[in-house]
Amino acid sequence: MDREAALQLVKKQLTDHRYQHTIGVAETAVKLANNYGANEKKAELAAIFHDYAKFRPKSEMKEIIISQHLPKNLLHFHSELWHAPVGAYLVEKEAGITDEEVLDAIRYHTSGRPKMSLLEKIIFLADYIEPGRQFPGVDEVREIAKVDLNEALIVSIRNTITFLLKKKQAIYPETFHTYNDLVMNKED
Ligand code: DGI
Ligand code: FE
Ligand code: FE
Repeated sequence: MDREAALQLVKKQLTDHRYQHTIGVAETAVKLANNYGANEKKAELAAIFHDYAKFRPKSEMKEIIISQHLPKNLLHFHSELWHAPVGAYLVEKEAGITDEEVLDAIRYHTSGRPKMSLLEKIIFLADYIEPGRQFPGVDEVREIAKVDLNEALIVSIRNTITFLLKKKQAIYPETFHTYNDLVMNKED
């Protein structure tokens, strides 16, 4: 699917603000793909579709998690986590995307997972640092992202975990597993 067709499909699913975020993620993902040697077209497609399910009703997402045998423990954690795996399912079903690498990048864009592929890392990070993001610490991660993809992921996940701790929210175990995997496999 080409960029224009993908954007058209996604625009209908999102608010203007979220659509602008999506454009930012796509531009950032393309840059990261070129910098780190990933497939630019796959990065762009995954980025365009990454938040496809963001505004689906919670009840619909819950039904999909159950009927499609997505990880059941998601239901015990914040519903913000649901749109990523549910999005991967809907993007295949409704937009006809079948590329598993692209679908995995969508599926794991919120929690990450241990042993993430290069494409998964790029989408995760692009989502965090796209130009519209303004949270504390994001500029530091933008700088690190130019030179060290894994370190940028570590700092972004550390920031997210710290943010959730301060809000007294539960942390989804996959988020910790992702963090641990990256820290324990640092080559220094
Ligand atoms: O969809 P976006 O806003 O672009 O970004 P995202 O898919 O990374 O979702 C971010 C939201 O998900 C944010 O509100 C924090 C929440 N989140 C991310 N990781 C965890 C989490 N919430 C919980 N409870 N646990 C997590 O591990
Ligand atoms: Fe998201
Ligand atoms: Fe996003």
